[in-house]
Amino acid sequence: MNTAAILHRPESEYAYLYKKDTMHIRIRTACNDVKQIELLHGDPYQLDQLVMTPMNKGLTTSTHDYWEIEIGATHRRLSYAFKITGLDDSTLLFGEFGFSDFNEETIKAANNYFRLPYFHEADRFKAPEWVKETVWYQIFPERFANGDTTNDPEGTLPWGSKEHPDREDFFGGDLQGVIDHLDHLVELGINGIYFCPIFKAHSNHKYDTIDYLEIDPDFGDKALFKQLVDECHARGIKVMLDAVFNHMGDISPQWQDVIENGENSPYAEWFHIHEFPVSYTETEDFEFSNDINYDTFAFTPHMPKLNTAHPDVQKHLLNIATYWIKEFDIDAWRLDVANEVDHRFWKKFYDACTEVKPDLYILGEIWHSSQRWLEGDEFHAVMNYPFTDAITAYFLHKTVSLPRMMENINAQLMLYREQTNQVMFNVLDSHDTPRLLTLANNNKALMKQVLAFTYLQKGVPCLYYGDEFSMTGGPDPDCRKCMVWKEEQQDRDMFEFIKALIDTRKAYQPLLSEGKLIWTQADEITGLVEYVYQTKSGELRATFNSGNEAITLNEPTGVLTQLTRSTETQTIIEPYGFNISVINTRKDN
Ligand code: ARE
Ligand code: CA
Repeated sequence: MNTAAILHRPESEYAYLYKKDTMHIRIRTACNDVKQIELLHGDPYQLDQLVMTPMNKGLTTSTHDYWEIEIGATHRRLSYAFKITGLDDSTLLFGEFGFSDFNEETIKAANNYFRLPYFHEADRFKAPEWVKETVWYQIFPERFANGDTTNDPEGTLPWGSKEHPDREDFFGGDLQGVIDHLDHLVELGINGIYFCPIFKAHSNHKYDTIDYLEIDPDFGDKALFKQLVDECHARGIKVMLDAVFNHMGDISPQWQDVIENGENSPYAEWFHIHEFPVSYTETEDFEFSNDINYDTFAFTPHMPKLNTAHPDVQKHLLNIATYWIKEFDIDAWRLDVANEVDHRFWKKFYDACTEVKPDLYILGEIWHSSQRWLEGDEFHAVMNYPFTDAITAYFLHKTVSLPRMMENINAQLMLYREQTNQVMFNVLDSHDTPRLLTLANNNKALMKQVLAFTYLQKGVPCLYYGDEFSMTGGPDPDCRKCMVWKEEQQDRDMFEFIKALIDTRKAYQPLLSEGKLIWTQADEITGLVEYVYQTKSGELRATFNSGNEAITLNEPTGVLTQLTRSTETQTIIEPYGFNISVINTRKDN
């Protein structure tokens, strides 16, 4: 038995409160190295009354098998250890002090047990229930719709007049444009909007904030934003804003004061300045320079980094965070460059925001593994690029094998608690990446297959504006073209497909959120890949043909299909096709 590969860590994603009275316990072993694992568990104050319960073998990554169990405890406290049976039927006890023989004596070693000392609801990772039912839509306000030309900034270009927008272009997008097209989102089935920044700022992307307490005049004003939120809520659409707290814009009054007054500025400690006067050179928005003597986002002098450990900065930012919740009833914050802000600040942010609105959704923009931020007192989720990269690496880029894709998806799911996975923000593309259709080399069938594979997973999907009309675009700024509103440019077939996919996702979301993922078929030769999400009340089965030849399934056609032909008892799936079937489950409309 490869004991070196065995890992368990108490009070982590390996052992946590899933519900108020229910723990999840995981342990990982080398692949196919262990016959069985049983949990030895009981009350820390009654270790003479231990119970043994078999664990279930769950997901497998490229290196490990994961074993799991859901368990309660009468007095809301638990001691536990693992009885591990090898393939040769040898047995070991695995506890706090590592491995020992499994026998009467070692079982009695009370201090060798892992513990969850008390099931504290206050410490449990709790995600807002409503997020699970949400299908998000990301809007880059400058490029969604120009609903009011009276607020167009100087030099605004005619809508859609440039195939490839430049970094400094303005096309006049605004909040009125969003209000005018909310019914487009309702028709699509969207019930959450993630807005890129809308506060007063200099650029067309507004990530260089000037005033966090004002709506940018290019977009409208507070009254209009209030109307927008009310119109969204009236349609059952949640509203998420973008908090850019890692840095400010260089035209902000605070930074301008630092330039003017140097270390005598009351804001001198609001930033990470190495020496005065700050070496500030005028550059283009996107031009970077290395000769700056203060910390910035990336290397752009236009985004001086905020010192979020400073009490005045914290007070300023927490006031902003709670203001937009209290005064405008927003439902969520997306946190820009979240990984570069300190954890202490985010814990204060979490407390301040959830005190005002307990079911606020807090989403961090982190592009890498994020366990440290997802322990229940900072974020509820992160933009789940590593999860969707695992999907696109196989389906779009073919840079990994089919088995490796499955293992990578499993690895992502095993990084986090189950209730975290249920609200992770699954983005396939965004304002920071090339568009999905461009990544799919304009293959719409492939794009649809990737959308279906992603939307029918645990976690919540986010559609980037315009993908519903097959918009294309390369890396930023090319991924920020003006939304197509001319009907002759709109791909209604893609729209109808995504509408049907969102409807299917919402109809069977409980299966996806609560269900256990089981990979049921995978064939590298034919490209057949199939998984189920299974609960006691039913199952969603998703079968995809990622190969080059038709694949025949000996089952009837399901609730959502693409490129399939069917007879009474069979379904033939063409390349780029898929078949989604569900059993024993009410379609929850
Ligand atoms: C400019 C250039 C871009 C360049 C970027 C960073 O135009 O080509 O990639 O600088 O060097 C905003 C504007 C951008 C502008 C930027 C700076 O929207 O157009 O981009 O300001 O002027 C990393 C960060 C992540 C960040 C991305 C851009 O980890 O937090 O870079 N994303 C947020 C917002 C952006 C916004 C900012 C930050 C600044 O979503 O829109 O940019 O407020 C890999 C790495 C990631 C990296 C990612 C993308 O996957 O793992 O860490 O994200 O690539 O580059
Ligand atoms: Ca406008």
